[in-house]
Amino acid sequence: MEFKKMVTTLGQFIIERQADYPYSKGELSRLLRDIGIAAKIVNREVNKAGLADILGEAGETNIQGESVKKLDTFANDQFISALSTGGECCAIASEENEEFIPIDNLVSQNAKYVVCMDPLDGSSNIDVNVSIGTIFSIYRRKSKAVGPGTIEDFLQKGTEQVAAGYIIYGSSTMLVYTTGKGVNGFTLDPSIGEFCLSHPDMKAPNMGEIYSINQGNFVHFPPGVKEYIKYCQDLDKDTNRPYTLRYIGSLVADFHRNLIKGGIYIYPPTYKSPNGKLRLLYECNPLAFIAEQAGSKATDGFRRILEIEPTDIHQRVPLFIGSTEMVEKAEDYMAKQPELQS
Ligand code: P6P
Repeated sequence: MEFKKMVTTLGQFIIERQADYPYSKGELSRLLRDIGIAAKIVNREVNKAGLADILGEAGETNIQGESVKKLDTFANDQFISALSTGGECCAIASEENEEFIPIDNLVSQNAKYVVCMDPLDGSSNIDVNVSIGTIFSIYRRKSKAVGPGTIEDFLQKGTEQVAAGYIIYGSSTMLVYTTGKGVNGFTLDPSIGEFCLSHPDMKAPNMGEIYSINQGNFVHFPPGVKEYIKYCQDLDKDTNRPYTLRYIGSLVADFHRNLIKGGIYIYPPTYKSPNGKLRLLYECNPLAFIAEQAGSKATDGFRRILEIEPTDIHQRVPLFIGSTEMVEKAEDYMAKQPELQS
């Protein structure tokens, strides 16, 4: 009797792909599993966020007399707890922590990896029930192979990432990641509490009709970005313009939609903030790794994001990311103003 495999869970998929990273004896698999477990715990709390009035606002105590944490603090604590007890991570850089967190315990003594993360990006959208996300990036440590990680383990170019991914807490909860062998998406099935393979080998369309940018900042944008926005708005039946503007104000949600449907997301430099708003280590690099693995592109308007040499764990860079033809068209407009080139 022929049995058809019902689902492939994240755990099964990681084990099946173990051969993709021969140097690892399962450590990276366990690290990805730890991230998946923390994501399920965060998902449970994100789904209750709408009940804050009943369960208590952050900073208060709830009906059980427990102190209620802000959801981004809760998420940060969950991922730090999972990573620091899983034994595979020797240090963490988090959007929520000014300094990186060295992990100095017995179980992590020989850990090989460091993790950069934005534990809950777009958290200002929580109380209006808009999708939010977790973004993570994994590097092999460069410092001596015993004990807690050091700052040099974080200051590696994005090309050195061994894995990167995001969790989107939306109409469904998905985990999307790459280890450099393509991009795969897993949807959480709450009935069995497993992330199940739902989007195998994701590929971004080369062209799209959606542009994502906060046009409220239009007056502060450099001329090249203003010109590109006008290009998107011009009428041209051959290039299907005008394009559609979609801007959720949640990077993971905008990125995920553009990855599937095609489109470009831009967080540009402005004269006030010449490096834009988004962080290189735990927002731009991981999404750039995924974008390139899915056949699309990510630059700062001039340079490939993954080639930018980090100097600080919280450094900001401008981000132009999405369908290759759209990013390259925006770059053509940026090229007309070299003064902004870093
Ligand atoms: P603005 C959320 O704070 C975030 O980091 C991204 O998720 C989002 O795309 C961007 O900032 C929104 O920033 O300045 O347009 O409100």
